[in-house]
Amino acid sequence: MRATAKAHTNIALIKYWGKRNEEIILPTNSSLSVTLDAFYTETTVHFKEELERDTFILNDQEISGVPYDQVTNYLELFRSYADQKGLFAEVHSLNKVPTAAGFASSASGFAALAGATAKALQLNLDDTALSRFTRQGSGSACRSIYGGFVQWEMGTLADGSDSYAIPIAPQDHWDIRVAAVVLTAKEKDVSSRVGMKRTVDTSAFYDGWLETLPRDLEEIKEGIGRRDFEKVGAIAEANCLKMHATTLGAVPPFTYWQDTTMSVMETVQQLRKEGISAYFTIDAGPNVKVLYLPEDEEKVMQKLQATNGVTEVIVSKVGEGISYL
Ligand code: 2P0
Repeated sequence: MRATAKAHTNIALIKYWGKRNEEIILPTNSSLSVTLDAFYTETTVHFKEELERDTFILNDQEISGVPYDQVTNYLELFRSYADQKGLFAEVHSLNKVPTAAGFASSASGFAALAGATAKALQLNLDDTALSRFTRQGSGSACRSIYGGFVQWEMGTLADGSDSYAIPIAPQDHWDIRVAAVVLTAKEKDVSSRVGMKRTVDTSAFYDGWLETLPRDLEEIKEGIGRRDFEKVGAIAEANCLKMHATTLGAVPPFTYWQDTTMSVMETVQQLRKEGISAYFTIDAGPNVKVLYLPEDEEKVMQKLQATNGVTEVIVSKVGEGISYL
């Protein structure tokens, strides 16, 4: 009972920022992302009768503590579903998501873990069911089941059965690029889980954020369909700014931005003044992701690399969905 899955991480263009159910991870809004080919996790799950506990090896290192508990608790979900209580597994993961790049490895990590576990247990889940399972490991991970452009439908039901990802456009629909701009930055002190919860519970701006989302989502999907880069970039950038604005209205207020974050935002605005279509988006951390078209790569890279505080720029194309090795 052994299987290996590979899943890529994703970057949200319309952000997921808040839960209505923390236990089974149900969001307060639908979100939309693009899957990235440069960053992925490969995970092998091997269930063996003789094991007395799960083991988790990440990049050749045995893991204990909180990350181990997260994995073993997550496997428990599958064991219950498959009626396989007491059947433990060896989990081996290889993470090709540089932590420094500011991508949560949880997206590719939980997608690959879900895929490999379901395959190893021969559950024959379709992608919708797999996405539902993945969501319960980490919300954004449910979008990594598919390649290309992906929406996570928030759903309305209390049991989460209608909250899962749906593919919007495949990997080969549109060749856009995403540069992950790595900054010299301090450790963040508010995790995305904590930040999201504080914002939902206390931010004076949270209702305003929720109100504008359905329109952002409709418009960006229309833009993706027509491959209208200016439209998609402008909506994504504005949506990111709105998400980050909600953190300033929280109690106590906080921000993920640092001075270097703002320097990159300025570089992107400068690029646009020079006639180059580039747009930024930022997740729950200081690093910036820049969207641009392949023909502008040289100029975009030049400007980004010359920006104060930038240590590395990693380029990604649009990636594919989960696969089994
Ligand atoms: C996103 N983020 O849509 C948003 C934008 C961060 C900012 O999803 O608590 O690791 O595991 O469901 O998915 C980061 O949070 O949170 C995130 P959990 P997750 O990509």
